[in-house]
Amino acid sequence: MSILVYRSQFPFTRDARVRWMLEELGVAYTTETVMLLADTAQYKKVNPRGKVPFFVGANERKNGETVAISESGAILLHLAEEYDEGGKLLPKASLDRARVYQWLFHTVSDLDPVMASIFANKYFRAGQDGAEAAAAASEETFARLAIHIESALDGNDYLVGNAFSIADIALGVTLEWGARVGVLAKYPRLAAYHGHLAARPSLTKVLLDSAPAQSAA
Ligand SMILES: N[C@@H](CCC(=O)N[C@@H](CS)C(=O)NCC(=O)O)C(=O)O
Repeated sequence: MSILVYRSQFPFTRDARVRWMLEELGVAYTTETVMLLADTAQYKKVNPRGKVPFFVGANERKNGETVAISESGAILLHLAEEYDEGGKLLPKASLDRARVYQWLFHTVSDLDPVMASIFANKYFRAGQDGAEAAAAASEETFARLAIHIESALDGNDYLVGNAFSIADIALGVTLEWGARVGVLAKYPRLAAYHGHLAARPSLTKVLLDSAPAQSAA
């Protein structure tokens, strides 16, 4: 089995989900760094979408067949199917599994774009024309979505069945962006949830892991 994860120079981009899951599973992997915000023409020869994460895995159990896929949610599900036979991070029970799917898809399709807009406008575009208003508009949208996460976390440490799963891995990274620009302070339950996810050694390692010097871009 050999696994290569294309990541960015930032520790907190969506590739953090894939690295975090691999750390949780104790599966070995290597990374290649793509310099986002720079010229990614070279990288687009490898992954025409030009985004991270990009996962390349050769699976000896399957005759060395290689899979090369984008989309952090899809990669988490693929890793669960291939490397988490015990169902540590994706419950076997069908109802809990369905709830994990729900939160995973809600995070990557609905929450990510909103939080990415808040983060980009407060971090990368800070001080630029229109950035503050754009961030405020996205914060209003996030407030409406956050109600449902807060309610799922009422009395629970994790999103589904009070057990850590890939749903928490997906959402934990989205919330990391919010924490970095001070948005979570308005949501004590989300802040506490993010705090205990961030205390997991696997995530601490991923977020402290500065990108190796080599670049695929
Ligand atoms: N839906 C995709 C989004 C991937 C994505 O937008 N990644 C960002 C980093 S977090 C990126 O590569 N941005 C560079 C670009 O858009 O050119 C996923 O979940 O993997």
